[in-house]
Amino acid sequence: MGNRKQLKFGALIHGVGGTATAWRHPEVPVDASVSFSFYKEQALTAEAGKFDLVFIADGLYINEKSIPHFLNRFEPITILSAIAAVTSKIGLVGTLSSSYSEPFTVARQFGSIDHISGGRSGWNVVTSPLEGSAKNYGKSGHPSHDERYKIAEEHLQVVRGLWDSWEDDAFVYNKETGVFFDREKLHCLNHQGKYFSVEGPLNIARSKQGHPVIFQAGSSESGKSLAAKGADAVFAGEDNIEEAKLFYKDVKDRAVAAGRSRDDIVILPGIHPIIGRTQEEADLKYEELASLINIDVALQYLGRFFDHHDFSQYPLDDPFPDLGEIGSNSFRGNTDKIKKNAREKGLTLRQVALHSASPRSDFVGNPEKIANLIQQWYEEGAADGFIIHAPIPSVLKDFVQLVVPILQERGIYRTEYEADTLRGNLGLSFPKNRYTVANSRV
Ligand code: FMN
Repeated sequence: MGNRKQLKFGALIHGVGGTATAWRHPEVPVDASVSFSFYKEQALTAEAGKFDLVFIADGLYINEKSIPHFLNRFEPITILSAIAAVTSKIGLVGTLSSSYSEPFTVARQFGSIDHISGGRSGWNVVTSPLEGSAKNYGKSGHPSHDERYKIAEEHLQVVRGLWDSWEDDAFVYNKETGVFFDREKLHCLNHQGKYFSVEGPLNIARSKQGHPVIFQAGSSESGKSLAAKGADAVFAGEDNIEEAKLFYKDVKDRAVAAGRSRDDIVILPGIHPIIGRTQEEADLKYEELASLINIDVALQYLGRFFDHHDFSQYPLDDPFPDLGEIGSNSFRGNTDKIKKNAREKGLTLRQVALHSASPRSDFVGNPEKIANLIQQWYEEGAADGFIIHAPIPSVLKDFVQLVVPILQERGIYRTEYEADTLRGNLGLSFPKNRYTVANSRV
């Protein structure tokens, strides 16, 4: 087990940026989303900062309204494999859809990255929020939100089962006797469920960390419930400490209700820091980025969460429109939150769109201020660590060079990796092979 008494960090690497206009910033290479050297450099920066992981997000449907990064970007498994070869300690986490993939393929892919990297891979299980995804996969329709989560639960169960196909010491490789593997330690899953039918066994052994680490990022009721039952770690979206504390407690309580311990699940809110040597410098950097956004771009950005709903039809300075169920079959956790926030605070459409496209969180300031906030969130039970969304590449470098040393000095962040595996660094226990466990009970 690694050290759970200290903070965990992940870096989201997203090429030309997670907003519609960051690509226009002078320091962003226009081809960053398809530049291996860009990804490599960001991953090495995060590894120099002793980060637990890099994270590659993904989606399966684009149209002309999608933000630039989504239009032309790497597929996660491929880029993670390449990053694996140029790093040695950092975890490699990628999104893959449980609604549009086969468990056998997913188990093989993450199993392979786990071997290539010596036990550093992680799968972010998403259910795919956009309806258009169905059209890219020859499906007659996109499953409903509830059904997508039912599929996800069974999918995950199958993948985990396949990862146990081989007991840890199944391959004996005895050249003298000619015995390659121990037949008793090879197991077929023989899964027959509502959505999947998979015999097994999987054609790759367990790695050093047993199973790749499972991440989940949905914040709807179904998302939190899937996380509580089956995820090792959760990416959270809350950007203020009070909401983050509620989310943290909610997911940990659900995990306990599902028979797990609070420490079995690591909660990592995503934050958007902007760091300056002084508060004024950080404010200027934020303004520079925000000035690239105009209201039309912001409306499109907001629309994607509601399955590309067209917000240009509403008056900008009236209260945020009553959308009924629009958005509930898409990014439900986010859309519910946007609707609730707008209602409670009496926000206009313009305010909601601009906040969504260019969020200004508390994490804009000098390194001390950012470190203080991180420490406060961590110590007050809002986070076990954070996913850093760097709006421009230099933010990650600033974070590593200026904020990390403060946290290390305070003894709440590692100065060296504790383990070789992602699971070990996150302080998660090694999942014993189910068949080894069953046999040891006999
Ligand atoms: N959704 C995706 O479709 N692909 C992603 O790569 C992805 N990454 C995410 C990363 C973070 C840090 C957060 C907070 C969310 C991410 N999401 C991603 C969104 C959720 O995974 C989920 O799809 C969305 O919130 C809808 O699920 P829900 O209705 O349960 O909230």
